[in-house]
Amino acid sequence: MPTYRLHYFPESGNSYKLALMLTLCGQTFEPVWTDFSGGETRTPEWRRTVNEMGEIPVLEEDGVRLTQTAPILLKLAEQYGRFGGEDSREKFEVMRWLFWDNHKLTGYMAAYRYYRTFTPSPDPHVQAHFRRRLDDFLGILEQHLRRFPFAIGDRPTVADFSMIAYLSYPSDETGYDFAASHPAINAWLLRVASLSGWRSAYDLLPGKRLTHYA
Ligand SMILES: N[C@@H](CCC(=O)N[C@@H](CS)C(=O)NCC(=O)O)C(=O)O
Repeated sequence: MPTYRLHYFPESGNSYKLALMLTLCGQTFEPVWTDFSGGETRTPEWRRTVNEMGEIPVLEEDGVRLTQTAPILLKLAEQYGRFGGEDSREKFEVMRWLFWDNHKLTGYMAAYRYYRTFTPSPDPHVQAHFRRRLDDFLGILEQHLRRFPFAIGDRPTVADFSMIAYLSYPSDETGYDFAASHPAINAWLLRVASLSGWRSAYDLLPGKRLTHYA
């Protein structure tokens, strides 16, 4: 069994993607809390020794540092033979939603939530711009999930774990009450949360939290 260390901070949905996948595959990891708001990931030393891209999360597998959640999720799916899709059509669908998530859903949700909730005095015009884009992406996802129980169809995959991550945090952080605004998304979040072994983000990612301004 490989040994894992996860460099993270608790509010990082990207870290949650990996923590959840490892947990659902029956793996444990050593949590390495990182002082994101204190600027640790912006120091030349951290970028030289941990991640040249300056991003959290970093997953160390037997001492080898891996970054970018999408390829890491695909690698873990391959390694543990779970949540990767069963045939070439499903694998293509997994990639399709992973790319969409990285560019659109996670890309905007992470920025919106951080700006809205963890930044003092956010500019309302900037916040409204993020919100408009996000409303559009959530509408697209809502339509899709009215037709399918999971991202690629009948089976849960890493595409679901990638897309649920930022939507799973408390509504006072995300600014959305999905039960009221997006019932299909809400039902899908509950469906993923009922998978055996599922744990919430703040359960899997302990430690000092960011200041909550909203
Ligand atoms: N595409 C990357 C995104 C990682 C990412 O943006 N992480 C955030 C924290 S959750 C970060 O470190 N941001 C630093 C920055 O944008 O400068 C992944 O999937 O790993």
